Amino acid sequence: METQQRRAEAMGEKLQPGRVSGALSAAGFRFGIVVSRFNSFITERLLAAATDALERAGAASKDVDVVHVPGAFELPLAAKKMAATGKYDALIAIGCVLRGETTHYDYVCSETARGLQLAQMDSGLPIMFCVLTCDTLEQAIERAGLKGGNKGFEAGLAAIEMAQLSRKLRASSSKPAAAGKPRRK
Ligand code: INI
Repeated sequence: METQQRRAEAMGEKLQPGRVSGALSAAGFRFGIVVSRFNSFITERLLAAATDALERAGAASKDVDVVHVPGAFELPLAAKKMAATGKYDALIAIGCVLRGETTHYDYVCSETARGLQLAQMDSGLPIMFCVLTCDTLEQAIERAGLKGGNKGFEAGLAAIEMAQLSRKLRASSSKPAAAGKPRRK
């Protein structure tokens, strides 16, 4: 066991994997934010924190668009249409779904998540999932600026990182493979 561990450590020293990650600078990137009006008491706080994160990281006002939709259920279609404009490096979808007495909540949550993931995968544009799905208003408030931090700010940072990462990965995928090193199939 001990020998195995030592061997693994020795291999770890030799293996120097290439690491790719996105920096947290938003300058020169364009962001679209789609936000639902339903539960606006929460969603407007998430929106303020998301724009704060972008601004602090150097995004310019002209490079950030905000689009409002009625409820979380409408986020995926609006995000898909925004992605299709080709204007943005990343999108942030903001909503807040609160559990009620019926099963409506479950449909809105699952279709919103599914629709946003589909829009992201179909378009290839990073779309941040900043949709709170909470049992109570108190839980949502905690995540929109109180005990649980602000999920809007986190989504803003994630959008910047994914915009940067996408640009890097696009750039490296368009570079031809080095001579003598055949591409892995
Ligand atoms: N939309 C929300 O964003 N949050 C909710 O909590 C919510 N509830 O509970 O009903 C909600 N419903 C509206 C839905 O998103 C659509 O706007 C509506 O069904 C029209 O398509």
